[in-house]
Amino acid sequence: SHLISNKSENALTANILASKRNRKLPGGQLNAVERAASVEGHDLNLDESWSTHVSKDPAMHKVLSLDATMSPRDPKAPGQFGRAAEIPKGKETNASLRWKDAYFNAYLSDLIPLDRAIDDTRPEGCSEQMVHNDLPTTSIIMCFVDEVWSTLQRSVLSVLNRSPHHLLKEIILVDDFSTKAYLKDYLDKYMQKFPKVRVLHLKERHGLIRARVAGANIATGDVLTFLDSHVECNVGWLEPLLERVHLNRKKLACPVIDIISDKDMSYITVDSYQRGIFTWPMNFGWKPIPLEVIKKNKIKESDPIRCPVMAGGLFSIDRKYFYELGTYDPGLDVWGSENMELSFKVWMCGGEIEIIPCSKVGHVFRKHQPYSFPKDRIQTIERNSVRVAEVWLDEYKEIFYGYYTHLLSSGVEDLTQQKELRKSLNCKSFKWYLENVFPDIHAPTVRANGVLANVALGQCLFIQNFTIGFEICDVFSQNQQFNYTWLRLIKHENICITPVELKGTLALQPCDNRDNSIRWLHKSLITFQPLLADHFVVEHLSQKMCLEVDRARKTLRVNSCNFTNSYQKWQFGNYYTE
Ligand code: LR7
Ligand code: MN
Repeated sequence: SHLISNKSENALTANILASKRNRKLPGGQLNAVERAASVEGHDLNLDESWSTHVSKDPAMHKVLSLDATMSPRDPKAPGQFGRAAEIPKGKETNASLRWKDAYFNAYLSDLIPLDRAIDDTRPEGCSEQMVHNDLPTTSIIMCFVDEVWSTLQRSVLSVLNRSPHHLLKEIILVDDFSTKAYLKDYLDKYMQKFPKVRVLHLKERHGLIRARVAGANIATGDVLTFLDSHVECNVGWLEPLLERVHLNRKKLACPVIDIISDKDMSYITVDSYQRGIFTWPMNFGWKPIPLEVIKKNKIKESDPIRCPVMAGGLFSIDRKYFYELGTYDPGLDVWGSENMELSFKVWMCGGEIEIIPCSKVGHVFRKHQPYSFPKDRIQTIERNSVRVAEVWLDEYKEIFYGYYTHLLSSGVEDLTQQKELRKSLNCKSFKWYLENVFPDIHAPTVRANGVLANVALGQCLFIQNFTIGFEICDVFSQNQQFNYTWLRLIKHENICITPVELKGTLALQPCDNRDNSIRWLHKSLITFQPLLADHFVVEHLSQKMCLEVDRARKTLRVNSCNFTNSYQKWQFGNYYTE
């Protein structure tokens, strides 16, 4: 039914344009490229004859569901209407040889039409939504390295075919120093057919983060819209994004990202009721909005959804605002964490992030990256995340490092500029962000704290004047307060309990998060219940040594672990497990 209504709407648009401009419209005789080029030539001015689009409010109109790929020339073509495509019999080898080009089915991408139609997967109400007539224009920025040629073409054509011409200032293709010959030989020539498409060839590999900024630097639209290079924009995708930015220039608007199957190129819609979130250490994820919450707040499927973080690849942002925020940290390399950086920055420095369910863009999800990393892949990605953690996470970076202890000693680079930027933008704390934007995340700054009781002794540890002893437990005693941190230190104020020898006494020393020899593993090894009364195992020794009460001298020592010995069992006052 969606298809039919769009078709007639498209026809309506076409008639108005035809009568106004008296020029030839995209038709059956043209090929995919000519059709897109001719759509590009249209000027979609709103006028009074556009009756179904004009609302009671003369400043607004119904969202334009333009789609120049309707009435597809070959309805039977493989992949048409977003259907799954099949590898023809006998071509399996050809297809599998191409798998590593992209880690998605490049063979089928070549087989399906460059301008195939896809189902209008927008939720109910979206095609009736009103948007302002004076929406800002946008520059589309698409960076790529060695993208499959047909996939890149399809991405560009989907923008041209399904975006109102007057809002599309330009499409900037940033070639991140691709190595493939086809991108050198005929990319420029092909794209010249579209006056709005500009190609920027980088002279060295920048990685997607600096490549996007290079594109932004030459953009002239009011709004920047970033897209990956393996996407298909759905009907009416653009205006709902621009509308949100228009309402508030500090809003960053993301489409719902539909799935284009890596295996068969089918276009699959996803559930709209999902937020973009992160889990520790700093991984992006989707979190469904619980049904009770939807019901209680009467959330419609077409309502914008505020998100703690965005996926990263597909979003619109006011161009000037992007620069006010200092764009991305230019020290971020190749891939990763830039979505966290911009998300934290936007929220903490006065902006907002939303997913707009009425804007749908398909993206080819894949399991591996086909391109090489100039330096070691893992190191590059981890280094990026350290930069973001150091600048934005405040005291919560301990949680991050709790998962990535090995990165503590990685030697933090100079982040003065990024920290200065945060200061000059007057940004709020990460604590504020967690409490106000992402209250449902579990983020205790320590894993356990309070008194530390020995199970056999039934007494609590205290530290006074750099000496250790035991006394009756008193939760109000300052001397009995200990923290068990994410970095697995047993900490009283800034003093850490430190094993000194294999068998023997303990020392107290000022805590140093980077010192691996003072970490204690405290988890139940038998019940698999994390963090209950249990042993503290010295972590850096291969032989299992445990924290123990020396009964005779009523003090502490380390001894070989004996998991039935309750003089080696300890319990904190509070545990912060989920
Ligand atoms: O060195 C590079 N230079 C590039 O130009 C590496 C990549 N790129 C291009 C690449 O061709 C592609 O167009 O950058 C784009 C993104 O790279 P992908 O497609 O390999 O990344 P992805 O889709 O796996 O990863 C997601 O996270 C990235 C984190 O750095 C980026 O933000 C991607 O844009 C982002 N993609 C999405 O948000 C789509 C939804 C994925 C999810 C969840
Ligand atoms: Mn991608």
